[in-house]
Amino acid sequence: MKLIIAIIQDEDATRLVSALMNDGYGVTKLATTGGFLRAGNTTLLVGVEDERLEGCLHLIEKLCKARKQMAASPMAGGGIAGMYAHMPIEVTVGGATVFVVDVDQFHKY
Ligand code: 2BA
Ligand code: 2BA
Repeated sequence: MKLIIAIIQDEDATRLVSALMNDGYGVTKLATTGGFLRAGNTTLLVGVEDERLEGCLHLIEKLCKARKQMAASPMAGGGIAGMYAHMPIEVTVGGATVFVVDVDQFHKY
């Protein structure tokens, strides 16, 4: 068994959770915050049998879109005499950041 930890954008979460549930995957949705943008995102935990892993990853890849967002410069609050402190930069977020980890044990009590 694997545990998929997928960090996705809020805008994609509803559709992806519905699609995963329709295909019979178990899903837990967490409201999370990205460290860089300090904005809300969504983390999904999906415990899957090994043979269903690829199908789940395929759905995540299909339904999560990359988007451009403006962010405050990483130099905000620092930099030489604050010269660049408010310079916005464009970053491309997602589609999805996905970690797949081996599950040592799985219990339901
Ligand atoms: P955030 O940390 O808010 O990052 C949002 C986007 O900002 C990132 O998109 C990336 O394009 C950009 N970014 C992040 N750190 C940067 C930096 N130091 N300099 C310039 N640009 C930077 P994604 O890479 O698609 O990541 C989306 C979200 O996934 C992240 O939100 C974070 O919540 C999560 N994430 C990404 N990599 C991770 C990792 N290695 N471990 C844990 N969470 C991660
Ligand atoms: P929920 O997804 O809200 O599911 C609540 C309960 O509804 C489940 O209890 C199960 O009895 C039932 N249920 C879920 N999906 C169903 C379906 N497709 N058809 C019929 N009944 C269904 P539990 O199995 O004890 O799960 C409790 C919570 O644990 C779940 O809440 C979910 O948040 C999490 N979870 C369970 N299995 C998971 C997995 N494989 N991966 C990630 N999270 C899981």
